[in-house]
Amino acid sequence: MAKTAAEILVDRLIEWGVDTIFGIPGDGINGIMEALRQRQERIRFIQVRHEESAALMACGYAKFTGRLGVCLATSGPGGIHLLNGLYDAKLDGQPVLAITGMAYHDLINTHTQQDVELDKLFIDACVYNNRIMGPAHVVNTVDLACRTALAYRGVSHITVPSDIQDIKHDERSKRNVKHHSADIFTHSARLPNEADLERAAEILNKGKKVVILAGQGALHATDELEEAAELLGAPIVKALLGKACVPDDSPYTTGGIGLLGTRPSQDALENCDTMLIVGTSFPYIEFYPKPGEAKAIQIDLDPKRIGLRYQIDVGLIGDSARSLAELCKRIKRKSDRNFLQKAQKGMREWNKRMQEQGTLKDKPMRPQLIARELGKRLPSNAIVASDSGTITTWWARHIPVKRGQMHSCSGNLATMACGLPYAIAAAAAHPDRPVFAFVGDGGFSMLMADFVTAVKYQLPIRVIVIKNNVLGQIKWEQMVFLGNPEYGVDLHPIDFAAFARACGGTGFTIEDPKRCGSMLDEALKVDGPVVIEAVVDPFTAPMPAKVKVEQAVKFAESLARGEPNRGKIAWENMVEDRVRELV
Ligand SMILES: Cc1ncc(C[n+]2csc(CCOP(=O)(O)OP(=O)(O)O)c2C)c(N)n1
Ligand SMILES: [Mg+2]
Repeated sequence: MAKTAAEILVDRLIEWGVDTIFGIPGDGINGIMEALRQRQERIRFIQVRHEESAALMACGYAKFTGRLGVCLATSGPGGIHLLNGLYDAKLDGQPVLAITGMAYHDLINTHTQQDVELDKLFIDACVYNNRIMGPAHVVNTVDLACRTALAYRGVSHITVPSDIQDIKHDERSKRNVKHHSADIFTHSARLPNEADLERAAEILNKGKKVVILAGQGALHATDELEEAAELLGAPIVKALLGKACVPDDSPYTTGGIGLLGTRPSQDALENCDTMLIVGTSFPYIEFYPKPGEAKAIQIDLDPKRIGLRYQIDVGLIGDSARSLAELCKRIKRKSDRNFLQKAQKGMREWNKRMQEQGTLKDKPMRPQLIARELGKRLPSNAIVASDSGTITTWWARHIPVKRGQMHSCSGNLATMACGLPYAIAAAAAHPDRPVFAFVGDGGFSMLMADFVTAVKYQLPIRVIVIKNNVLGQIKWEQMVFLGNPEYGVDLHPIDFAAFARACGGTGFTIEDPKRCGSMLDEALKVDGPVVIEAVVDPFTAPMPAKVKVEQAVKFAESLARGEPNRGKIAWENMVEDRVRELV
């Protein structure tokens, strides 16, 4: 019997290995929903409460599996709701397929109901974008959509007018021969040129102070990074999305870089004479060595990114693990270990400073304390999703990565609200691994209705909500970057533990720093969707590793200009003193 276009679509997705789709039904995709209903043993539809969640879940699914993430939304508003999550995938280079419905094919652009041409709307977000014109157009479109998203690490979009979804007759144009397209995706060897490897090794062998800057593209290259670091006597500095590329107890790493990074990372990049960039386009140029001060080698899969942030001497186009392995064969172990040892000494001091901050038992509770207590308890197979806010700093600095863990956040879009959907996607993809979301009260409340999705599908995530009743990150930016008193940032409190219970999950509130560890132990025993609300001090600032005089001056200005909470703000001593001198 002939199949409908929607049935052909879903069958082809199954042939591509898609087993999970996140979305919300609607009258623009009823045909696709029916095809999914009939195939529910082979492909799972996870119903969410907001299409933005569905798109963020598809992105998180891709991040934590390396596979294609898929989301589905109805015509008009449903598709529009996807956009933020699709941009998250675009900016972090994740393979995602979005499927949407559209108005009846013969009413498009005639002021009909929900008349939004989603293919036009999504143009900028997509690497592949097509409108289905009939059943015979489905297979070749799905094949190309999946292959392009995977090959170009971006978003593909297929939109199907709702009446076309139900059409069965397979009328083909004479050029569209049946079975001409294949559901296959293959990689090349992804290895750099021999000559480039030789030139790169020569430069690295000459370097006296070599640093490795590694990112998302090196997440699978842990052993190779450590081997290169050992040979080169080089500290490994990690861009945020590359947090899990080497564990934080590795003797080679100085942790993160940037505003939420560590001082030894910043020192290493400032003082190196040679830099090896592996799988990252870390965007904050001010943290790179000054132009001309370092020789630089860059490994990336994407040739157009070579030289994006720094004057590169040799570019190596290839997979980071394989390229590093080839490079290591050509590198002589450096006998001078000074640069690495200095970084290691810096890390001992930095870790001491973090330990001091993370063990203070002040009341109200410091956010660093709950992060640290959580980090200690995370098993080596944990998956951790962070949201965007000051909490990103607490996660970056106080939740160390253990070997085997996966960690991610919205790196380049830095969108709020990603933490919960990422965690749900991780739990859907990895039922055998414990999953944690580390989120702020602002970010969580944006899409928190989807906590009930975790309850509905029995996905036992643990959501740690850092409750400071403020859009903390922006409060500090207003003061420290602009010298303005805070404005429009306070949040009306929500009882998140009660909310979790109202959804059918479990809720805990941790307020007392002395009981933080024991209450976490209790909360982590619960096997099911849990919200652990940690009530913290809203006046603890996420400090840059090196505070600039300019930032202290701006902060002083904000106090002088009527910052309403002046006097309550807990700064580290050095800044407090600096500010006092200035006020
Ligand atoms: C969708 C979106 N809206 C606004 C912002 C700007 N922004 C970045 S962090 C932040 C505050 C986050 O607040 P919260 O989740 O409570 O975390 P906190 O900073 O308090 O730890 C805001 C508004 C953003 N990044 N994404
Ligand atoms: Mg907050």
